[in-house]
Amino acid sequence: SLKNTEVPALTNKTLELCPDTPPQLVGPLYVDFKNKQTLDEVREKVGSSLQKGGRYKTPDCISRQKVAIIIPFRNRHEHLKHWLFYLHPILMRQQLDYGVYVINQDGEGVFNRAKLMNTGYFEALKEYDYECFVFSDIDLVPMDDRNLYRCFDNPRHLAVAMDKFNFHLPYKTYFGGVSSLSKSQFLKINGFPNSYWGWGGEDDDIYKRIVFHGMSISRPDSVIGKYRMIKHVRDLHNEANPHNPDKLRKTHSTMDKDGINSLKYTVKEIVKDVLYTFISVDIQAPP
Ligand code: BGN
Repeated sequence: SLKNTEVPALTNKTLELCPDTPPQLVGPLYVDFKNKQTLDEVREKVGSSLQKGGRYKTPDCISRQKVAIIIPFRNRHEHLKHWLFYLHPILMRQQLDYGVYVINQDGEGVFNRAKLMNTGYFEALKEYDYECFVFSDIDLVPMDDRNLYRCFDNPRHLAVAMDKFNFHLPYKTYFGGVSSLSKSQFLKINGFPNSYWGWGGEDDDIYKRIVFHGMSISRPDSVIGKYRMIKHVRDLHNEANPHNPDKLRKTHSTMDKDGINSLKYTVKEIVKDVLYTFISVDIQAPP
């Protein structure tokens, strides 16, 4: 009979697919950035549940998605500490199978957020069979753990109600801050543009790519989608680029040649912390 072929479970119960709504969520969260703890204290608090490189897999059930969290980065270690302190427990309660990838732009050239996100997509896939990619700014912390860091039927915009925009969308087509795309959604739009150097417009380009490829934007409501942003001064080498608005007008004709299919970079260093994987990359930035 079939009984003879049953493989005994390791524990007294077999793992089942995780419920669609994770049961340990608490809803609204208190978030501020006044705490003076060190990165070591964050490591002590959450590190024991993680595997090297900021990897986690819920022990409760079989996760619904394998999620890579991609964070474009340069010189924001203080923000990273806050992000890790808040996000790891949230992502654990969301019962994900996830990894945190901090993509550090090496050197002092002009910053390029979208190219770093493309790079993160490519590097994360070298490590694990991720099927969903959450792209997050380092200075954004969700104020409600029901805002799920996973992928949906359409590309998802998660940061819909940021404190700096008075807990509203700044405009209807805004796609900045935090977003998620499945592997197939990402490939459908040829990833993100590599050509937006400096501040502004790359998120609008991504929005246009999505719409031009026949998809729409999925969003949480503005209660669940609240975010606190860590206040900071404008970064060096990330000035608003006056050429970016021009680029945005041409997205339709450039998107199929400028993207994940034309990405070029070199990895300088990979450091595995318990809380994250830190990948320094040379993305051939102009001086
Ligand atoms: C917009 C920027 C976005 C930015 C939001 C919110 C541009 C393109 C101009 C045509 N867009 O103005 O990149 O996320 O403001 O700050 O600059």
